[in-house]
Amino acid sequence: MRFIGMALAASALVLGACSGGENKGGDTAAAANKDTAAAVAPAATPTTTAAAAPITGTTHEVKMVFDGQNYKFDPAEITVKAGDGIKFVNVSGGPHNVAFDPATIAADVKAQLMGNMSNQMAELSGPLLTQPNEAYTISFAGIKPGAYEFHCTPHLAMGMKGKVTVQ
Ligand SMILES: [Cu+2]
Repeated sequence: MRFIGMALAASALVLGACSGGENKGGDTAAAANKDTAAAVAPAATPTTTAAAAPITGTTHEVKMVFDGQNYKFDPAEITVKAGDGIKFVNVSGGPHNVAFDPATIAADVKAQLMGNMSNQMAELSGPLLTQPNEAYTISFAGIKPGAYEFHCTPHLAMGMKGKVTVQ
């Protein structure tokens, strides 16, 4: 007789250790909204030229003359009131112009005078008047009271000078 022993080895191994993977929260930082509005630069402020101040009073006349011997403004000296203007007329001996030496004009006056002088060919230098009876008018509105010397550039060496006193 055969004896079959049966060995029952029952081993129950429970291997069921499932380690659950930890899910790390993947919170992404919210993207910050950046303001990209461009900074608006303030408009450039003219530092040497003021807006033209129109004549509100009397327009005086100064002739630009060559009398056969001398080049001159006639009258060479003139007094105007605040708001007045001067119309410079090329009568004879041109070309003439009206110019102020920038070095003799205070900065605040200079700014307004530059604003009041149209068609400057240089700082505080009016255009050349080449035609007979051609005129150039300067408003002295907004010009601080004082005495201001001017000259004709082509005839400066010949003494063509003048002075305007603004009251
Ligand atoms: Cu002249």
